[in-house]
Amino acid sequence: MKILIADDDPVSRRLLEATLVRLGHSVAAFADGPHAAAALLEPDGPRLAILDWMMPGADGLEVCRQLRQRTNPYVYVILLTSRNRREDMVAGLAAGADDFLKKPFDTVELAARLRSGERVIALQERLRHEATHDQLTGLWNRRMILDHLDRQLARAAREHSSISVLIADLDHFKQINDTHGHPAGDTVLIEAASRLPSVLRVYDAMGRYGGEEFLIVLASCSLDVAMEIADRGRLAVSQEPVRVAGLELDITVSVGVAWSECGDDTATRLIQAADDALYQAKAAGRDRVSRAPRPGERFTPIVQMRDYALAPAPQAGLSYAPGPGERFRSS
Ligand code: GH3
Ligand code: MG
Ligand code: MG
Repeated sequence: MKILIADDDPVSRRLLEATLVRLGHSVAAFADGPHAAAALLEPDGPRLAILDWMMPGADGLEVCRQLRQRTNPYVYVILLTSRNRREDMVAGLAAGADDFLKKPFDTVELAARLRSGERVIALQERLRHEATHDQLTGLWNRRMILDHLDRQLARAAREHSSISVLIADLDHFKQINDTHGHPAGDTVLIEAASRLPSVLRVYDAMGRYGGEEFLIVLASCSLDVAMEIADRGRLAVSQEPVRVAGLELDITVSVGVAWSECGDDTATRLIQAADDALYQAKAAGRDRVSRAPRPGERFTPIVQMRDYALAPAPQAGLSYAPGPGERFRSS
């Protein structure tokens, strides 16, 4: 794994670095506290740090305290010290250290302490994933996609760029549950959740908004492109039946689209507008896309654009974007 070390003594720093590399890790080495802290506070910074207690600028304890002001992602800290008095241990733990390594270090002990650090990090990672992702589909959960929408709206307002919100809702999904059972319904949901992102661009995002509803946020795109992506998504869902328990189930989805030209809107209003448009698409017969009216428009236009070829996507991309500090997950 990637490990940050900070030690102002060049000899001891190089020795530690060489040992860690020999143990199969990659190392980012720093000679002082402030630079180490800055690297650790990066969203994609190392998750395990070995910090010398005594360093110029900010000592290991100070770096620890700075790290503990932030909860996510968790950085596991091993303090490197020749101190072993009880008061020192207590001060180290109070600053937020997870473990100590005595100077000069013993390689076997170092490897053992790293393993316990890796265990804690893996556990943290699993908890974080469970808190941010929907268990069934693997997509972002409602809270994450709403957080993402807030961030994207703030960015759109700052940069005067456009933003679109799509709500995609499976049609007559209750019937699938009622006729074929809940597990079959689950399979359909998983399949729809994997088909929809195939039409998104890398900087778009999608999450499970409710039972059989998905919220999609499209950054910086014209209304035309938003409508096209929505319709490609609709086609991607219905292009082939879902195979479940020896059956082939035809599924369709309706999509409501709301658009803000320069981010001067709230998440609540945009979602409500997309939801109203979705309602119109349902009322007009389902398996179609509808958009919220633009200012001055009296009617909600219903669109069913069957003339798009399915692949490739408008600006070829893969899947939904990960949030800050998130690992990419294509599901
Ligand atoms: P419409 O076309 O108007 O959207 O009709 P619908 O049947 O899709 O919508 P409705 O809101 O009546 O039903 C949604 C159903 O989705 C009801 C609920 O039991 C089911 N559901 C919600 N979450 C899950 C889930 O995780 N798994 C399964 N199998 N079903 C779910
Ligand atoms: Mg539905
Ligand atoms: Mg619904």
